[in-house]
Amino acid sequence: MSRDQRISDNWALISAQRKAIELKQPLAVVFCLAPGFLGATVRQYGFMLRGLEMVEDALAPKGIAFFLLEGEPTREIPRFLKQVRAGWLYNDFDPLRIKRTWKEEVAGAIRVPFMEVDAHNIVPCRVASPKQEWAAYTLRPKIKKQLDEWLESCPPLKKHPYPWTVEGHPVPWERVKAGLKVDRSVGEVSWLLPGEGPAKKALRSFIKEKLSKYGERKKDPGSNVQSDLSPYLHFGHISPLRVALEVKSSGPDTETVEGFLEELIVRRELADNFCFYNPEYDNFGGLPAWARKTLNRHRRDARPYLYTLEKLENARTHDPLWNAAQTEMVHHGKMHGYLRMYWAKKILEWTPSPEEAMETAIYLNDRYELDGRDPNGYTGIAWSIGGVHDRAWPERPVFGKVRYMGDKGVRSKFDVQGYLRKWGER
Ligand code: FAD
Ligand code: FO1
Repeated sequence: MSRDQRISDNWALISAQRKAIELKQPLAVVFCLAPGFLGATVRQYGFMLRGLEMVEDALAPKGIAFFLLEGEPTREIPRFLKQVRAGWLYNDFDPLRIKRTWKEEVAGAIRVPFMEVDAHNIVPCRVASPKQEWAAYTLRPKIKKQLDEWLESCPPLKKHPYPWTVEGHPVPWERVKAGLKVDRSVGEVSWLLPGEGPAKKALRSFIKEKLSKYGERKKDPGSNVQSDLSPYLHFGHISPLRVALEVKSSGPDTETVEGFLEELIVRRELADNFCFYNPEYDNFGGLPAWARKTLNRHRRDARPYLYTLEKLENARTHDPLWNAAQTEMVHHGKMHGYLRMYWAKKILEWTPSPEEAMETAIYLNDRYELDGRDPNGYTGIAWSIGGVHDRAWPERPVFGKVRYMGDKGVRSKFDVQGYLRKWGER
């Protein structure tokens, strides 16, 4: 278990259980806690560990063991498989480079069959498309054509008929957390509780209280109609399949439901598609040729403002709206979706090169966002800074033909003063 940290609606876990039952063997879930993960801090590790503790608790009555390994997955997983004389290994799907490298190395070091099951995408990434898609409009019809086939409930995990008999060692969670060698200067957040239960509760309250307003108000950071599900989806505390099924069956009207599912399914799966088929998803080389060409042509354009990483990180620019968005991310751990575009585009405008802009945006996003280090983040940044999944727009300084977003446009969309009152100057 790696990306999909839950027991319900988890096709990877269900597939492993089916195999174990077929072979009349016990089943164990293993999570390997890596010594570091893409700049994650205690904010994200704390959230994840609490969720994993709930996974351990939920597996016990099912007769399924839970093991937390600590160290490099490429060493610890093969060692563990050998130690318990495992017959099969199942893993969830993840398009990120780091995970794919882990898997390749594990596959090379073990002798048992190794299966990968996409428990994160509704239409599995490889099935949705065999290549990198140009934009949402090219992926959408491919997904829509297959959606009915995949939009089906996942069976519940059974009480396992062949329980794990070896003496269990409950994970010493407090010790594990205290021993983490990660940056603790970015504090944990208390407004969102981790785990499967809280994730389902958040989904129910979104459907009841916000969904009907989602279509018309989602671009307004003051209206608070977003689902706030992204941290849960990122850590796999809830399955997009469950979210889609619940939203569909409760939906106020077709247009609203379709609007939400466009984000949850098409945009999210487009991000997995981009990261899976483009190994350079997090750098300038991964941008489309037209965007690299136009950004190269405008490399030497005068920048109206240039800021160091320190100034950006501390929200010390001339732009109160940008500073407020940065502050929301640093303190709250989740910036509103609409402002994320503006935030990233300004980093392109205010740093010396598109390479530095991407690096800076990814660093800040991954460090502070609870949902950072996700294909959605790398793709959102590549969209904002490098025109990925977008088209060419009228040419202008610095951006070239990459879509520009000025503060006047943004200010016309929502109550900026209200947002500034909440997140401005601290
Ligand atoms: P809702 O509006 O309630 O959407 C529900 C779900 O739909 C989201 O949780 C997400 O899974 C999906 N979704 C919504 N918008 C997008 C989108 N544009 N692209 C892909 N999927 C989408 N998302 C992350 O999960 N992690 C990130 O690190 C991240 N960084 C981003 C950085 C930039 C520069 C940009 C432009 C976007 C980024 N996004 C990221 C995408 C999007 O902004 C967030 O998914 C969304 O704001 C999460 O809040 P929510 O769950 O309340 O959204
Ligand atoms: N996955 C793991 O398998 N092991 C880890 O130690 C680990 C740490 C981690 C920390 C922060 C974070 O945001 C994610 C982390 N993940 C870890 C992976 C995560 O579950 C996601 O699968 C990917 O980040 C996105 O696909």
